[in-house]
Order: sequence, then structure tokens, then C-alpha cells
Amino acid sequence: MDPQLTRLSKFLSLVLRHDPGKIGVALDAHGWADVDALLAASQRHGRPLDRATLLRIVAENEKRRFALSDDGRRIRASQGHSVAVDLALEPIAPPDRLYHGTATRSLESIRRAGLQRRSRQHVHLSADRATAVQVGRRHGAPAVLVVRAAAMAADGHAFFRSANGVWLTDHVPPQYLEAAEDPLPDAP
Ligand code: HQG
Repeated sequence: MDPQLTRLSKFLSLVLRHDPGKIGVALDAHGWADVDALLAASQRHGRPLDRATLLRIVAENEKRRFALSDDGRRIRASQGHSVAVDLALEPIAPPDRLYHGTATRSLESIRRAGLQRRSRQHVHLSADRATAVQVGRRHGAPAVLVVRAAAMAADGHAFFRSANGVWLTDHVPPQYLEAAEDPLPDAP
């Protein structure tokens, strides 16, 4: 994505996941914002965003972070919220194993307390290891934790998959974490 679109995409993540009040936009209970209201509020706050640009961001965002409603009148972030929204996702059976990327310095605490949501609404997991490495790298020297997801589900923990393929759950107790893999080299 070109740098200008990336900047606007980050701005949209901020508004639609964390701080809609920053530009005076309202999210409904399921996290949807009215597109017209969002465009107007963005303009008012010095972010020139028109409908065509918004549609490009939705279409071209490499993680497909945003979704439009079927009628195209509302938009929401598909995951990653810190504000309380109910994405109304149906629980689904996870694969046997899921992956979580984190910083090596967090491993000890995670071993003790399990994976916590922290500031977000869910713990975020991925179906593949490579994605987890990228996620972990955002926090420092990355490490990948392997989650025994099917065993968790069998014990009654609910799993969800966001519209852009991120696996979500409330908490991963430590007993479902496999031994951490070696810290990964910093190079890709
Ligand atoms: C860590 C990005 C110590 C957890 C990604 C993580 C993802 C603990 C950090 C999405 C802990 C929270 C979310 C414990 C959890 N002790 N540390 N007990 N439990 N943590 O950013 O999963 O690019 O809120 O390991 O791709 O890194 O924004 O979560 O390191 O899908 O679309 O606490 O954000 O997506 O960090 O990332 P975050 P995350 P986007």
C-alpha cells in the first residue's frame, strides 16, 4: 500500500479499534461506524478521506483489517479492538494447534499467568507460525508459543475466527501452552 494509504489505515485502526471519540464517531454495539459519518468526521479532523480512498484501504489493506457491511454503509475493524464491542462471531472449532507470537521477555510471565487479553478484547492467535513470528516481532525479539487449541476447546473454551482470519479466544491458561520454541533470530 502506498505510504499515504498506510497512514490513513493506521488512523482508521486507531478510530475503529481504540478511540472513536477522538474524532467524534460512534460505534454501534457490534463495532460498526456509519461510513458517511466517518468520512465527514475524518475531514473535520484534518484527515482528508473520501469514499474512494476508504474503499481502496478496505480492499488493499494487507491484513484485510476492515470490513464493510453488506449494504456498504457501515465499516468496522475485523479484530484488534480495545473498546468493548461484540463482534457477534459464532464460536467455531479451532485446529489442533494455534500460534501466538510474543516477545521473549514476556515468556516467563506468560508461563505463569497464561496468555491474557491485555488491553484488547481477545487473545489473538494465528493458524500459522510465520504470522506469529511477525506479530511477535512487533514487540521485540520474537518467540512463538504453540497453543493446544483443540484440547482447550474440548475443555469448554470458546474460539472465534475474525473476518480476516485471526483466531480469538478469551484467555489461554498456561497448561495449554507447549514448550516455547527457541527465540528466533531477528532477521526475516
Ligand atoms: C503479551 C496485530 C506478559 C502478548 C497482530 C502480547 C495481532 C503477556 C502483548 C493483533 C501476557 C499484547 C494483536 C502475560 C499476553 N504476561 N505478557 N501473561 N499475556 N501478553 O498488541 O497479540 O497489525 O495487544 O504476548 O497481528 O501482539 O494491529 O496483542 O505480546 O493480530 O492488525 O501482551 O495486533 O494486528 O500485545 O497483537 P497486543 P498481539 P494489527
